Amino acid sequence: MGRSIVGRRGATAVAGTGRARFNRQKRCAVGDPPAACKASREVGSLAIMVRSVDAKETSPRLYVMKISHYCERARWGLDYQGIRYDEQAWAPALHVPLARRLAKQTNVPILVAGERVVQGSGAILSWAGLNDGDTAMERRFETVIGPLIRAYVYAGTLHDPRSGVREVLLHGVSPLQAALGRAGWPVIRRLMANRMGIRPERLPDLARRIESELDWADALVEDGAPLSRGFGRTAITAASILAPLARPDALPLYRQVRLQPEMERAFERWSARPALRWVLNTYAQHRHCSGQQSDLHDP
Ligand SMILES: N[C@@H](CCC(=O)N[C@@H](CS)C(=O)NCC(=O)O)C(=O)O
Repeated sequence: MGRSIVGRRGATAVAGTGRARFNRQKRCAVGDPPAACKASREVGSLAIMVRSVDAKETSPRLYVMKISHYCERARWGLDYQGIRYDEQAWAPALHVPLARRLAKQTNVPILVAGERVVQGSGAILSWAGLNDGDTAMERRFETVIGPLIRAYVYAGTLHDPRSGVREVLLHGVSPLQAALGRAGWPVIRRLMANRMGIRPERLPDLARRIESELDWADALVEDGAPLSRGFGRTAITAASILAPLARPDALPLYRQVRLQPEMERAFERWSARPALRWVLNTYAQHRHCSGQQSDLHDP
């Protein structure tokens, strides 16, 4: 669903990579050891002051749905590159007119940096200066595995008020959007289900297809296989797209969705998979910091 588009509003483009390098040297990451944070604070205090003034004027803004693994892919890429940004969450369905005001398609993530509009997680990684990926492997994660996992989770939760998925989907949105999202939920969840072509009866078939994709992903993380060889754009892609199945501590929203027993059993089985153990390790080792400065709450 949704193509990656790099667009431009007006004539001026904002370069991402120089800024990224600047920030990467000075940042103090959430998960850094205290000593590293202290050193970073002392060495970089002047730079941080300058940057915070600069950030107010020029911070890129990332439009997301908080639970989306594509948005997590983009967010992680920005964080990894040390790019500071503000984030704004949209409610499903209400996002359609808001996205159309900015970009050609309606899918998130969308990054607005100055006059530049970048739509799609892959395009955002490229904008952030991450260009070293394995294109074919990433395409499979983005276009096959990502939609499959999303369809599976929603097929088992959208129709069930006990799943809590409505509140998770509305997490972080403005109070107005949250109120509209709750009031319009019966319509919104039907629109989402129709758009993604999902029904609870599809769960067994979706589970089988996920298993076969996990067979493929398991092979990528064996000793000497591509994902075991180092960390970069493709690892960010694989780990973020698989994250809803692995549910790392760094993404607590995924654990707030209550799954049906049949799905919990499948998740339990899959948790022993090398690919999902690799996701948890990769999050523990590499997903430490957030360059996000604030959650914005425009209507
Ligand atoms: N290939 C796109 C897919 C993005 C995508 O499908 N985003 C979903 C959220 S998970 C979305 O915005 N769906 C609503 C829509 O397409 O209007 C990417 O990598 O960013």
